[in-house]
Amino acid sequence: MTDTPDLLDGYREKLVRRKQEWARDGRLLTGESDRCTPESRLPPGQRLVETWPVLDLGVQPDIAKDEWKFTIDGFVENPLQWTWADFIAQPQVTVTSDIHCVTGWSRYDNAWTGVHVAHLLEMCRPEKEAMHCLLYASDGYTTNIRLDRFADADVLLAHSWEGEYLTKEHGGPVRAVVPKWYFWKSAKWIRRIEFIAEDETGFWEDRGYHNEGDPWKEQRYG
Ligand SMILES: Nc1nc2c(c(=O)[nH]1)N[C@H]1C(S)=C(S)[C@@H](COP(=O)(O)O)O[C@H]1N2
Ligand SMILES: [Mo]
Repeated sequence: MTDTPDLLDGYREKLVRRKQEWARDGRLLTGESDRCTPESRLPPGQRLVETWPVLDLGVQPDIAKDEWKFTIDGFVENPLQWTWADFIAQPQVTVTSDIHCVTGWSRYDNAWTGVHVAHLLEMCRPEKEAMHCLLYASDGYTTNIRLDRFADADVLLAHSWEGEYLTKEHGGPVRAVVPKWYFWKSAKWIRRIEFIAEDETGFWEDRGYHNEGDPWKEQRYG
């Protein structure tokens, strides 16, 4: 469904091809997932960074807050169309979590502020058919996620990081944050969530990444 211009027409093909090759070659897989538990904090094959790398497909859409539009549709009793004002009028929470990127870096203690996805679910009321969600972003990126995992208490639609509005590079005005999965599931520049019955793969899932993405199980590629 192309209800916004697909900026991905201009994406960096070489970069995407290289990551597809990494997926094919199983890059960074240690096979040590059974020796690492969440208590050790750093998942297998990851290294800790202090900086916050920017990863995208070479396109960073410029979206003013007062132009941001957000849609929830699919198998929900109450489809939603939110403006920025609607979004920030919802109950706000701050949740601190770690980032684990499939390219091997992890970043601890990121304080995200925004709206709990659990709250969003109360507002839109998924129907019994809804089993998965597809997240759509303004750069044309998509990613899929199981509804039960999306409903976890640490999952947010965030507008701020460490008390400051998200920059454009990091997905502002609003991005998803799904801490229990590798960070590719955390769609930046989110504009739509579709509730679906049958699972559908997204951009990286179509290109060799795992359908789920649990860092503790090294679900990098699938
Ligand atoms: N819309 C969109 N969201 C995206 C991506 C993207 O290319 N487009 N990249 C994903 C990947 S692979 C990662 S690792 C994180 C990077 O987020 P960051 O740039 O804020 O570190 O965003 C994820 N969300
Ligand atoms: Mo990534």
